[in-house]
Amino acid sequence: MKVGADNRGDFRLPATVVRAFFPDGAIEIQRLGAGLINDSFVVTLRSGDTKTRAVLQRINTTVFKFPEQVMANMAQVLAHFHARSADDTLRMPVLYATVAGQTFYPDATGDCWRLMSYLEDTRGFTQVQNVAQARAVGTALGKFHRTLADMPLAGLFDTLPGFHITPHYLAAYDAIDKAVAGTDAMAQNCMAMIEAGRATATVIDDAVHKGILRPRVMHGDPKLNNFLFAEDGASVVSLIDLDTVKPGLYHYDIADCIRSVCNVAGEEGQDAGSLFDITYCGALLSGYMRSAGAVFTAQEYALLPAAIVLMPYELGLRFFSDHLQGDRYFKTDHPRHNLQRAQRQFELWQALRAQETALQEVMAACKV
Ligand code: GN1
Ligand code: MG
Repeated sequence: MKVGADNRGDFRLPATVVRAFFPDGAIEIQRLGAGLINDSFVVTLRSGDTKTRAVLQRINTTVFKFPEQVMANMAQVLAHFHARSADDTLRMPVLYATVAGQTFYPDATGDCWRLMSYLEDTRGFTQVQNVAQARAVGTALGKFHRTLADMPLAGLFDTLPGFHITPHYLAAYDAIDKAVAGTDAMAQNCMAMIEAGRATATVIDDAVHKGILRPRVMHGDPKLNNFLFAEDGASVVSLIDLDTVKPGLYHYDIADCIRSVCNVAGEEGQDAGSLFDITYCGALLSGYMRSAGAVFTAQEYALLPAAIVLMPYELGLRFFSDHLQGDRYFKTDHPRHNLQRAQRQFELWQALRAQETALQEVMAACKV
């Protein structure tokens, strides 16, 4: 990939940054993963005969304006997990401190970096392989929520105001000049989809304002590749990427997780036609409901299908708005990347709408 052909920035390897955390010893750095927001690297630290791996990340300060607040939330949540036995909950990384005793390092250019332990003997997936994996993901998300259920919301910052509030994304979209879309058929289709969903876009936000849905500590980004499985791929041992842990709705987490896991074509699917796998959805939800316990009132539970249907619409809207604005938010590999991603999400949204009755049946079967 050539620099300049995308918006991913340069590929410089930040050895000087690692020195802010580990002044001595040999280090090796390699790029890691394909997140759409931050840059990640795996760092191998050698000291004598010992070799330790760690994950170094550059926090995207275009998205997260106050990285110190992201780190404060993350440190609190990690402390909450580390106070529990690993048998009882998920394994979580440990943050390394800089030589100056900080959880992050602001470099001379204004970039913000953090370093955490690498969770060895784990692997991620971009598509689930079977129903048992979908159930394991749901079980892990339920555990995540259950572990944080007694954590006070008051100490957490709202690090990304408006995140997952669909009407907020619609208002932002409405303010964008659509002329750049021209007559492109895919762009025209995305615009038509956005209009088709406009009337339902407020359903979850309205329920928040009526006090039916209440904020809790959410993950905010539980997409499939943020779940780390044991090497055998059977059980989930961790749920990483704690950037968006903040007050929010469990509905967002469940819906976003289903959006990602049950889209069998994958988020980056190149072939037309996203598909929604209702069997994976049922397995994920039943795993979740069993491990999270009785978290919802009847009214809250009744709003889950609406949240599940809305999430791909919202992400389609976010990808398409970013495309119109010149790819400022999500990393892309080529100029039509966000447009294609938007199209995939709108296809998924339509597939979900076509299966709403089946979704209601699945919900009824999973109720605890
Ligand atoms: C972003 O950080 P990453 O790449 O896991 C985004 C999510 C989207 C996701 C789509 C802070 O997640 O909301 O669902 O891309 N995160 C943020 O792949 O906007
Ligand atoms: Mg993320």
